[in-house]
Amino acid sequence: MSLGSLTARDRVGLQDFVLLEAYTSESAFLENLRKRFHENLIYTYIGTLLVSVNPYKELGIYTKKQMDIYMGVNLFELPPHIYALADNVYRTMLTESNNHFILISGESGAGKTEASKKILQFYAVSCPSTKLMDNVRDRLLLSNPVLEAFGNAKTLKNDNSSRFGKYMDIQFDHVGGAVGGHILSYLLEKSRVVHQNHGERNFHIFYQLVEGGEEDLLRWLGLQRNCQQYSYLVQGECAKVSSINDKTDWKTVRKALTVIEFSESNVESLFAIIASVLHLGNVKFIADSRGYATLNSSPEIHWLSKLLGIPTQVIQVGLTHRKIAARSEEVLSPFTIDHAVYARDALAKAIYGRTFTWLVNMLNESLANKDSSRKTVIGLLDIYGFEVFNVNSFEQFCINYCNEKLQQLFIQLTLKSEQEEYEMEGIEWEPVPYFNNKIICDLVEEKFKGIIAVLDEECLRPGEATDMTFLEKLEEKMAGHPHFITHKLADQKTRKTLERGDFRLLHYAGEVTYCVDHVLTIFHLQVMRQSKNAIVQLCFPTTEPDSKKRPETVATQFKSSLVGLTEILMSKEPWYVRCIKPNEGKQPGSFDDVLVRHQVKYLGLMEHLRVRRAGFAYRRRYQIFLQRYKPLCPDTWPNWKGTAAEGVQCLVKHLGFKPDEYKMGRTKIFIRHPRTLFATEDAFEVCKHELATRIQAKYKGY
Ligand code: AOV
Ligand code: MG
Repeated sequence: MSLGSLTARDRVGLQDFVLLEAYTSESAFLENLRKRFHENLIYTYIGTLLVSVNPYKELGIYTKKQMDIYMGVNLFELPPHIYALADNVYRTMLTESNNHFILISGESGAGKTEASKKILQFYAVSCPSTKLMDNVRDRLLLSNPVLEAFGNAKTLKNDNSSRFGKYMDIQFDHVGGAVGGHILSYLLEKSRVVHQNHGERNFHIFYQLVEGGEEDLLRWLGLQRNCQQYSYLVQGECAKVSSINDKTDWKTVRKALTVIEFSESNVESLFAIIASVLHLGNVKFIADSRGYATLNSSPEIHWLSKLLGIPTQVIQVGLTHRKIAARSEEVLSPFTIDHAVYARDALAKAIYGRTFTWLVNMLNESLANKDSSRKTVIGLLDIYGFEVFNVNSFEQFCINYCNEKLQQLFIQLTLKSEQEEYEMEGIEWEPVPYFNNKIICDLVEEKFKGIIAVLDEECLRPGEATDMTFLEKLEEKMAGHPHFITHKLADQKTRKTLERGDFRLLHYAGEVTYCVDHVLTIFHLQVMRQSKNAIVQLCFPTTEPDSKKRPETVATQFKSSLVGLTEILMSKEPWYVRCIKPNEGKQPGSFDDVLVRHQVKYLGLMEHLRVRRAGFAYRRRYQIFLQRYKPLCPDTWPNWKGTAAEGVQCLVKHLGFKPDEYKMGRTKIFIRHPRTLFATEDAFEVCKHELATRIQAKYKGY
C-alpha cells in the first residue's frame, strides 16, 4: 500500500497519525483508528510509537512469512506492524551498540502480553542462530508458558490476565545473536491464591494440574480430578473457561519445564507445593468448648504432612496456634476460628508467593548467559494493566500505582524532556500543554506524606492500628488533595457511592474506589522451616529473622522495586507500544467509541501526536552525525577542518535537505521526519558499498 494513494487512504485510513491533516482533533484521530480497526489493520504509528488495538481474533499476520517481510526493512516502508517496531529496535541496537527497552502499556486486556510474546517470537526467528543460541532461544520462548501458568489467571477483564509485572532483558552478542536473558518480576497478586471474585479463577497452574495431571501424579499428590473438590478453586464459580484448554496447557508447561532443564526432583517438589496449597485450602477448623480452633486428623493434614515433609503434629499445632514471646519463654496461644482461617490463608499465599519467586530464579539460572563478553540488551516491559473492579483492594492499589509510575516515565521521556530539550537547544517551539500525573504519584509515594508512608506508619505502629485508624490518618493528611476523596471528605454528590471504609483516588486513567479491609497483613513463617520439601526449604530459610527491627511493608518494597525499575529503564533508549482495548466484552469487530476515546485521552496520545507533529523525530549531536555521514559529501570527506556544526550544515546542504526538514540547535541537528534520515541512511549504505568496492579494486593484485 502506498502512503499517497487516496483511495487506499479513504478506505483504510492513515498508517501514521503524524500525516493526519486535522491532527489536533480527537475525533479525526478516533475516526482513523476505527477505520483501520474495521479493516483488520490494528497497528498505526505516531512517528515511531506504535498504537495497537486488540482485535480479539486471529488475524493471520504473525506468520513466518510476515516475519521475513519485515526483517531489515525501514519502519515506514511497509504497513505498521509490531514486527517492524521489533526489527527497528534490534537494528538500532546493532548499529549504535546501545541498550533499548520497549514499554508496552495499556489497560487490562488491551493486548500487552500478546504484544510482548510477538516481539520475543520475532527475535527468536529473525536473529542469527548457532546451536547454543537455539538453546537460549527455546528457553526464552518457553519461559513464557511457565510464567503464565503460575502468574496469570482469568479475571473479569481478561481470560489470561497477568497478575505480576514482568521485565525481561534479552541479551545479544555483537553480531546480534540472542545469548541470554533475565527476568525481573514485580509483586504477584497473591491474594488470588485464597480468594477469587465471582467470574474469576485462581492461577492457571492449579486447574492445569487437576485437569491435565497424569493419573500417577495425581495419586501421588492425593488430588482428585475435579476442581469442584477444592475450595481455593471454586469461589469464582467458573473453573471451566471456554477460551482456555487446561489439559493442553498442562502438556505445554510440562514440556517447557523439561526444556528449561528443571530436574525431575524439582518438578516433583514444585507440584507437591501446588497440591499442598489445594489441600491447605480444604483444611476445616472446629471450635472447641472455649471457641478455639482445633483440627481433626483429616486427610488434608495427612497429605500436607506427606507432601511438605512436616510431621502431622507440627502442622496441627502450627495451624491452630500462634507463638508469642512471654518474658523469657515462648508460649503457644490458641487461635479463634477466624484467626485460624486467616493464618491458614496467609500461609497459603506465602507458600505460593515464595515458590513463584523461586521459579523466576530458576528460569533466570537457565537463561543466564555464561559468556562474559560485551553484550547489548533489549528490555521488554509487560506489566499488569490499569484495572477497576467493583471491589478494589490493596492489590489493585499497587497495580494502578505501577501504571501511574509508567505513565509518569512516558511523560518524562516524551512530552517533558522533549520540550525541555527544544528549549535548551534554542529551537523555536510552541509549548504543548499536557496533564502531568506526577501529582498522583506524589500522593501515593511521597516521603512522610504519601499514602504508602501513612500505611507504613500504621503497619509498624505497635498496638491498636486498624484499617479504620489508617483511613483516619489518610483523611487527616490528604484533606484537600484534588485527587483524594474519602467518605468524610466527599461532597454530597459523591458520598452516596462511597462507603465508610473506602477511599477514592482520581487516577490518570480514571477513578478507583479502594476498600481498606485487610490492608494490614501479617506474616506467617513458623512451621514451614521444618519442611523436607527442597523448594520449601529454599523459600523459608532458617536464617531469615522472624522480625526485623523495622521490617519493610509490602507497599514500601513494591515502591522501591518500581524505583529500581525506573532506573533500569532510564539507562536505555525507549520505544513504545500503546495498547488499546476496543470494547469491554472481549468481542471481535466491536469498536466502542466512548471507551476508546477515554483511552486515547489518558494515554496522552493526542499530546504525543502534537509534540511529534510539531517536533522532530530524530536528533543527534553534531559530532556523531558528522562522523557517520561525512563520506556522503566531498567537502566533509575524509576530514572536516571547521566546527562539527559547520560540517553538518555543509553536509545537509549537499544532501539537499529542505529548510523545513531540519533545524540546527546549539549542540544537535534535529530532523523532522524519519524518512529524511532513512534516505540519508540508504545513501550511506550505497556509499559504504562503493567505497568498499573501490578499495577492493585498488588493492587487487597486491
Ligand atoms: P493484557 O496483557 O494487556 O492484559 P493480553 O495481551 O493478555 O492483555 O490480551 C488479552 C486477550 O486479547 C488475549 O488473550 C487474546 O485473546 C486477545 N489478543 C490480544 N492481542 C491480540 C492480537 N494481537 N491478536 C489477536 N488477539 C489478541 V492484563 O495482563 O489483564 O493488563 O493484567
Ligand atoms: Mg498481560
